[in-house]
Amino acid sequence: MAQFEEVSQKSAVHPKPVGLVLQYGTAGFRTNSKQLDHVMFRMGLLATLRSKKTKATIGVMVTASHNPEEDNGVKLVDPMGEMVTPAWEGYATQLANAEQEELLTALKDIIERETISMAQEASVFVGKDTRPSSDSLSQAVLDGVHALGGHSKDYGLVTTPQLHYMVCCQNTQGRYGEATVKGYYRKLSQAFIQLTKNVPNRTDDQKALLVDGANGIGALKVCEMETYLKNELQLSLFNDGSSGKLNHLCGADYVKVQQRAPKGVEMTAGERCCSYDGDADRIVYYYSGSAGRFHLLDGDKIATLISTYLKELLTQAGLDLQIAVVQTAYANGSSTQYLEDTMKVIVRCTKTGVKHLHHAAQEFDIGVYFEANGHGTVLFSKAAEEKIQKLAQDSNTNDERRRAALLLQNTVNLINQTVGDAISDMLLIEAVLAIRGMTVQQWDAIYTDLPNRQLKVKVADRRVIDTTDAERRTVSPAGLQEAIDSRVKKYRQARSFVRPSGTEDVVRVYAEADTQESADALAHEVSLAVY
Ligand code: 16G
Ligand code: ZN
Repeated sequence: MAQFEEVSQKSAVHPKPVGLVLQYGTAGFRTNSKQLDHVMFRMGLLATLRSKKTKATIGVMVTASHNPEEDNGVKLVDPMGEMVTPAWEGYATQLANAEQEELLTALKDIIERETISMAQEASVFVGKDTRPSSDSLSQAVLDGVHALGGHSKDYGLVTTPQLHYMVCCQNTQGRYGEATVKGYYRKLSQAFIQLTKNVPNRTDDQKALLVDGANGIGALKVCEMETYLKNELQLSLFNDGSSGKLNHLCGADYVKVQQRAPKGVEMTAGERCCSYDGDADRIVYYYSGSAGRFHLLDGDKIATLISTYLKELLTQAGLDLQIAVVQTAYANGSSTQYLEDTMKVIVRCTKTGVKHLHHAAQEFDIGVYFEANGHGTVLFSKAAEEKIQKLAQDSNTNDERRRAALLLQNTVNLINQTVGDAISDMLLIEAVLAIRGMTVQQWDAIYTDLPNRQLKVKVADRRVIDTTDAERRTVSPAGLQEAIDSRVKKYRQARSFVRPSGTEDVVRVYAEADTQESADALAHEVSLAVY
């Protein structure tokens, strides 16, 4: 078929280095950008097939998130803006690893297994982050799409969550919003302004926020959005990409893992600051306390703030909707305890990786999910959205209930439900703080984090470690869990687990305990047990 001839010809321009094997991991393919040209071309092919199969628009995002600037990566986005299904992750790996002469066979194999009609039209949205390599790599994706006769729309520089949003808007015929970057700004800023407009006496101090853009795409996009916010939020942007290197000594991952302020942010005591990661799908907050002590408000604190706010509104609105918080093993023990014992909300723990959390959150009327690293969002079931909307429009209801319902409705509009979104999360957090009249210190004081430590250990083969119970316990190698248990017993309020990383060739170790010294010592002892 002519189509396949074109694939053959074009693929020769994007040759695969012989013997190179890559894996579609937790966040797609991710490695040094020099190894990715053929992968990008092939993901263009695969996205086109996926689009034919689902008869919907598929997204391809070129980014390596918080990884160093030299790396790059690619992720496929399914029709409703969610991560691609496991079977197709498998196809992605097969296609990426097929040697040059096996490519057509691999492609035809997928077409056959999925009974794809090649006559079906295909549409693929492509986006990229600000890495120097992203230009040519996204071009390779487009080459792949066109080689199979697919239609493409190149959004150019967008955040990862913006691309997810576009895909969802497109496939819901605009019901979720308009599939343009401007449409995204308009929807979010209108919701934010509606939410905050009746908050009495918001001072300039309360409107001020310091933002670390990680020298990445988030910085660019939040600048574009600022005019839409009509001074209701006054951002001071640092690490805007004009001089510093992407993710270098800055960004959400650096701040969370190092537990310190990013380079280049001039913060005075008590000021609210936040950091995005390199593709703006994560956010963490922090401030400098008295005596310059650094205080981090991570994904767990964000989930707590948001779920507390939502629960209060549901009570005021008199809406009987079930709310749950989904976390991973990395969630600080204090947060879980607070949510379960004080807030009395359902808490679920899943494996690391957005798709697992997202999936679990879909089971509730309202599912708030956040990884401790700051990736998260809120999902509302269709029924929940309808109930909220109905009440907001019901002129017979009393003022308090109606007010709560209107706040809930605008909250729904402010949230990017497709995936964690630093910009949307930031606006939501700012709105919640304003509505509840809370300072960042008061937010921080909701509960006190247990001191914790994360380490990584290089081992010969990280795959020998197998975990269970949402990665909280190991089942192999034999004896490892017992070794961890015996070390944990020596400390107070202690917990520790190990898991093979899905994005790096390392084993990750997490430990928490009543003091930082104990958490550090426990993490160290457990990492020795991993060898
Ligand atoms: C990826 C995941 C993130 C997870 C991280 C864990 C997505 C979109 N991203 O970045 O959710 O926290 O991997 O990395 O799923 P690790 O397996 O190396 O610890
Ligand atoms: Zn990211």
